[in-house]
Amino acid sequence: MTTSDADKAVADNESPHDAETPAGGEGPTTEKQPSQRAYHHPAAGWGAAKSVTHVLLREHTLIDGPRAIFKMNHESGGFDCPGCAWPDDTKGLKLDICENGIKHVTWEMTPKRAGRELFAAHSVSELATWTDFELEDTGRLTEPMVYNEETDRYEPITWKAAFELVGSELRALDDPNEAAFYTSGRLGNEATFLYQLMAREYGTNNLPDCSNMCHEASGRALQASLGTGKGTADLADWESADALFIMGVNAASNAPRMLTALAEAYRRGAQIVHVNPLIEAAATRTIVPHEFVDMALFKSTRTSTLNLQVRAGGDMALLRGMAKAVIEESASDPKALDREFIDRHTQGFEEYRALCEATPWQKLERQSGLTRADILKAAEVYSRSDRTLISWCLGVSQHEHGVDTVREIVNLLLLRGNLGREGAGPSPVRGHSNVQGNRTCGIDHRPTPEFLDRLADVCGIDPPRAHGLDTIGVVEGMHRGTVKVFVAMGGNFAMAAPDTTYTAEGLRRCGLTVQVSTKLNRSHVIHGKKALILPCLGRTEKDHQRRGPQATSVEDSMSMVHLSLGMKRPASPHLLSEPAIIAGMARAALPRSAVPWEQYIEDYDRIRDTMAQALDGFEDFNRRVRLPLGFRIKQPARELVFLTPSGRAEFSAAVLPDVVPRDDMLVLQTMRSHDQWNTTIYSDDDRYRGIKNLRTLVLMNRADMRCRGIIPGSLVDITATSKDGSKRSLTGYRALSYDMPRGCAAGYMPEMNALIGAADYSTQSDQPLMKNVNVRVTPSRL
Ligand SMILES: Nc1nc2c(c(=O)[nH]1)N[C@H]1C(S)=C(S)[C@@H](COP(=O)(O)OP(=O)(O)OC[C@H]3O[C@@H](n4cnc5c(=O)[nH]c(N)nc54)[C@H](O)[C@@H]3O)O[C@H]1N2
Ligand SMILES: Nc1nc2c(c(=O)[nH]1)N[C@H]1C(S)=C(S)[C@@H](COP(=O)(O)OP(=O)(O)OC[C@H]3O[C@@H](n4cnc5c(=O)[nH]c(N)nc54)[C@H](O)[C@@H]3O)O[C@H]1N2
Ligand SMILES: [Mo]
Repeated sequence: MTTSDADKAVADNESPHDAETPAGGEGPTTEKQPSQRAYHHPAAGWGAAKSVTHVLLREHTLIDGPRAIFKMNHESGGFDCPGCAWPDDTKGLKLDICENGIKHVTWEMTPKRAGRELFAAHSVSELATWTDFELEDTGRLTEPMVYNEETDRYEPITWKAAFELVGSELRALDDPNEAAFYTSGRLGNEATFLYQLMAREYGTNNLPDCSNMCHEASGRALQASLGTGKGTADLADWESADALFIMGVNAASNAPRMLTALAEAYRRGAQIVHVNPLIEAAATRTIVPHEFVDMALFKSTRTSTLNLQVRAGGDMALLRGMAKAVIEESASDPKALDREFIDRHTQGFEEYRALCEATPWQKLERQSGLTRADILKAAEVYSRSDRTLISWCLGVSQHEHGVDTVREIVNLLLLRGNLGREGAGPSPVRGHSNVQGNRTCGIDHRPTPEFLDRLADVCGIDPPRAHGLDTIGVVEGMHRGTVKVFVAMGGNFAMAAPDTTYTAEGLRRCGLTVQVSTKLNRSHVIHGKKALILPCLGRTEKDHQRRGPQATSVEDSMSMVHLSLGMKRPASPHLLSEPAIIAGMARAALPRSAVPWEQYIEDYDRIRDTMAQALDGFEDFNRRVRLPLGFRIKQPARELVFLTPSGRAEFSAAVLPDVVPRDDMLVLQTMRSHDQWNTTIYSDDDRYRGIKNLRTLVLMNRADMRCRGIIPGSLVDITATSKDGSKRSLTGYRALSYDMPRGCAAGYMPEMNALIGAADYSTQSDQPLMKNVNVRVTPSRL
C-alpha cells in the first residue's frame, strides 16, 4: 500500500499561485513534467547514496564533502551534524550518517558566495521576486550588510557600525518589551546562554523560538505530567525496548538515523507500531546506511510490524482506546496493570480509569478513524511488552489538542509502569539539532522564577519577571506596533511562521530587523524600515578566538550534551561567530553591562564556567563536556523523581475532542518533503512518496477526490477557513491521490503557511495548527 497512481505523469505546468497571496517557499523552477510513481525500494540504501553523490556534485564539494562527513558526529572531535537532533551512538559512533545530514552539511559548505557584488547588482525588490531556492542558492553570505532605503539595496557596513545601529535602536525604545529576540534551533548552547542573558539584561523575556512551532505542546505536556519538559528515554532504551510506537513522524526523511534503531529493533524481535495517516517510508523497510555489506547485497530489514493509519488528530482516541483495553483486560488479569507503580508513583489514576471506562468504543473508533479490532491489536502489542517506548513528532504536537495527546501518551505508559527503567518511556523526536539545548540554556518566554533568581545571582543582572511573547505573540505585536525591533538568530521567520502575508506585513512594520544568518533567505528581503544582515560562521567552520580555537556544545533529543568543533576554513574572513555577534550587539546596547562580554568571547570555557553555576544539570560543565561522549543532563523523571505539584507522575483526564471534519471540509496537514530542510528546499522531488518535480500539490484520498469531481493530477483551489472565520486560498495546486484516510489532506510547508491564519493556534500550547488546517478543495477556477 503506497501511492496509488503508479506511473502516472501529470500534464500542464501553469503558474501555481494566487496573485494576491504571496506563497513563497518555492523550490527550483523547472520545466520538467511533474510525476507520481509509487516508491517500492527500502528507505536509505542505494537511493540515498545516489542522491548524496548528486548533491556533492552539484555543490562541487566532492573532495571536501566526504572529508567533512567523516568528521561528523565523531566521539573525539568533529562537529555535530546540524541535520537533526537524533543522538549519536552510545557505543561510540563510527559512521552513522544519513543522506539528509550530508545534504544539510554540503549545503552549508557550498563554494558559492553571496557577496557585496550580488547585492549591488540586484535591488531588494528584485530579490523579492526570486524563489526561495534561488535566494539560498546564491551561496554563503560574506560580510555585514545594511539596507539603504534610497537605493533599495543592501550595502556593506562594518561590524562596528552594524553593532552600533542595533545598540542605538535598542537604546532608543521606550520599553525593552518593544524588542523581540527570535532563535532558530541551530544555535549552540554557549551562544544561546549569551543571547538570553543579553535579552534579559536588556529587560525583556520576548524570546520566541522555533520550538513555539514545533514541540511547545510536548514540553508543556511532559512538564504537567512528569515535571520535566523532555523525554526520559535515551538511545540505550531504544536499543532495549520490546515495543516501539512511532507516532506522527516521517523518520526516513526527518530523523533518518532512527532507521538504524528500528532495523535493530526488528532484528531482535521487538514490535514496531507506526501510527500515521500516511504509510511513510520508515514504516516499511530500510537498508541501514552504514552497513556496507547489506548495501552491496541490497539486503533490507523491515522497520514495522504494524501500521495504523489514524485520521488526522485521531491519535488521542487511539491511545485512549488502548488504555481502555488494558484496563478492561485487568478485570481478568491483574498483571495487565502495574498496580504497584501506579500506587507508589502516580496521581489521578481512578479518575482516568473512570474516564476510559465511560468512553464508548464507537466514539473511539469514529474519532481515531480505526476499527476496534485495530485498536485492540495495538493494545495487545502494548500489553505483551515489558518495555515500551513511545516516540512522536509534529504529527502529534501541531494539533489543537497536542498537549492532551502527549499527556495521553504518558497516561498509557504509566498504566504499565513504563517509566524510569530500561527500554521504556516517552521519547519525543526533536527538530533542529539544538532546539532542546536552546530551552535548557534559557530560551523560554515563560521562564520560572527559580531560573531567573539564579541567573540574577550568578550574572549580576536584574531580569524582568513578566512572561514574554512567543512566535504568535510577536507577529501580533508587530502589527499593533508594540514590537519594533526584531532580532533573529538564524532561521527564516518570514517563511516559517504561519499566515505568510500577515507575518510579512508585521516584519515590514518593524523599525529594525536584524538577521544573523549563513545564507540569504526570504526573511532578508521582507524586512523592517532599517535592516541588517549579519553573516555568521556555520557549525562546520573553525572558530578562532583570542585564546585559540573554540568549540561549542549542543544537546540532542535525548539530553546528551557534547562538544562540536568546526574544522573547515570559514566561508569568508569577515564572518564572526554567533557568540561574538551577540556580544557585539550586547555591548552596544548595554554600555554599562554587568556581563564580561569580551572575556567570554576570548575563551568559551569562561561562558561554560558561568553556565555551570547558572543552569541546573551543568555542574562541572567544562570537564564533563570533554568526556568522549559528553554527558547526559540529569533527568529527575527518569529517576522517578517528579517535580510536579503532587510530587508524583500525574494522570490527565482530558475530554476526548471531536476531530472529525464537518461537511465537505478536509483536515490539511503541512509537512516536509524528503528534499527540504524546513524552509530550505533542495529540489522539487519527494523521493519516498514517489513525487517528482512538484511541490504545489495536495495529497488526498481517492474517494474524497471523486466526490468533489476532482480528477487525479488536475488543478484545484484550496480554501482554508480560519478560527476567526477569515478565509485564505491557494489556487492552481495539483491534487494527487494518495493512500490516506478519508477526510485528510496533505501538502508542503512552508508554501502552505499562506493558508494558516494568525488566529489558528492551539489554545493549549499557543502552537500554530500546522497539521490541522480546515480546508475545502475544489476543481480549479484557473
Ligand atoms: N531532512 C530533514 N530533517 C528534518 C527537518 C527537515 O525539514 N528536513 N526538520 C527538522 C525539524 S525542525 C523538525 S520539528 C522535525 C520534523 O519531523 P516530522 O514530524 O517528521 O515533520 P513533518 O514533515 O511535518 O511530518 C509530520 C509527520 O506526521 C504525520 N502526521 C500528520 N498529521 C498526523 C496526525 O494527526 N497523527 C499522526 N499520528 N501523524 C500525523 C505526517 O503524515 C508526517 O509523517 O524534523 C527535523 N529534521
Ligand atoms: N506550515 C508549517 N510551518 C512550519 C512547520 C510545519 O510543519 N508546517 N514547522 C515549524 C517548525 S517545526 C520549525 S522548527 C520552523 C523552522 O523555522 P526556522 O528555524 O526559522 O527556519 P529554518 O528553515 O530552519 O531556517 C533556515 C535558515 O537558517 C539560517 N541558518 C542555517 N544555519 C545557520 C547557522 O548555523 N547559524 C545561523 N545564525 N543561521 C543559520 C540560514 O540562513 C537558513 O536560510 O518552521 C515551522 N513552520
Ligand atoms: Mo522544528
